[in-house]
Amino acid sequence: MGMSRPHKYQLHVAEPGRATALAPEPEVETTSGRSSSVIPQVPQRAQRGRRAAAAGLALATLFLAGCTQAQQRGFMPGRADGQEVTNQTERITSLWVGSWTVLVLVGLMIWGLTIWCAVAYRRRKNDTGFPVQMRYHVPLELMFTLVPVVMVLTFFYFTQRDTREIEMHVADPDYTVNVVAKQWSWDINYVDQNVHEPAGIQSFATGEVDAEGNDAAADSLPTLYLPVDQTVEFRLDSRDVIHSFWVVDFLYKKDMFPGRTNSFQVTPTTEGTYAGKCAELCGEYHSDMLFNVVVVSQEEFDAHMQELRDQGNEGQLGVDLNRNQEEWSMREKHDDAGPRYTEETASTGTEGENE
Ligand SMILES: [Cu+2]
Repeated sequence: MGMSRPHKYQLHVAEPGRATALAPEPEVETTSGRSSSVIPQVPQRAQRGRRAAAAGLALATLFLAGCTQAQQRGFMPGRADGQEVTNQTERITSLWVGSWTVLVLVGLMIWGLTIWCAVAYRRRKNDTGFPVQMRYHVPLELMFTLVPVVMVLTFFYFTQRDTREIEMHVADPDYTVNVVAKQWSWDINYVDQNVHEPAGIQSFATGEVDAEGNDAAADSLPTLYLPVDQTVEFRLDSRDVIHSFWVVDFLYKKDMFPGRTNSFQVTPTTEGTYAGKCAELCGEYHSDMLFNVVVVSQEEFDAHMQELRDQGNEGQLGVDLNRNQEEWSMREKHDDAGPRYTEETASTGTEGENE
């Protein structure tokens, strides 16, 4: 090993020297008719260098000038047009981007120093014995202790500051929505209006698509309506196991426990449809436990409340109900769902009876 390494090293150094040595004497190669492949070596290399520089410049330009909304958000979920989805998303995004920017810089510094140490203080060919051993270097050890402590405290400060703000409850929110999770769907109650969405039926990804090319299952998902720019308090319950209420673009989620009501408040600031899902593994069909949040104008929200009232969806679907709410068998739905859950690939295409 001690022999092979210097050998390789010399070979490597010799390479450019040989190339330049060959260049001034093309006659040798001309006889074999291969001069063209030898002489242009230097210009070729220059060209390659120029091309690499151009590519690097293009890449840097892309990085600096072409920062998309997604990149500026540190690839956090959100709207393509960059609009903030709730009154909290900007704060959450800043905490995230600020944190990882600092961490990447620290990481680069540590990796750089590590590699530099390994290279600069490597064992040389004629080195013998041990290098100077250093221990009980008090200033150095103090630094190794204090710098991480200061960093952790700084992260703690910003996290605590933002968590406090996000978890703040105002005394009288504009609306209160009670969400009850159940294996594997959601019941949605508008507390102030004393109406509820139709009992959530578990969605099944059947592979069918609707007229607009979206997954047909998405149309049957429970949908939670919210008026824009109004503070809503979510009260979160569970009928069976631990679930988690997560509206992806809100950048926030909260666990839902049986026998305990969790809550948080938020103000959606941009109208639109947002995907929601269960974020706590809760059983076989956890991944199908989906819902939609639709943020609409006040008029549309009021109209929807009236619509629910007209449909007879008055009152609340509380935690005391059967977790499946309606008389339908999970196994039947399972079989109706078709290819994804059955051995046979032939789909009957039948709709669930309770939809
Ligand atoms: Cu769940």
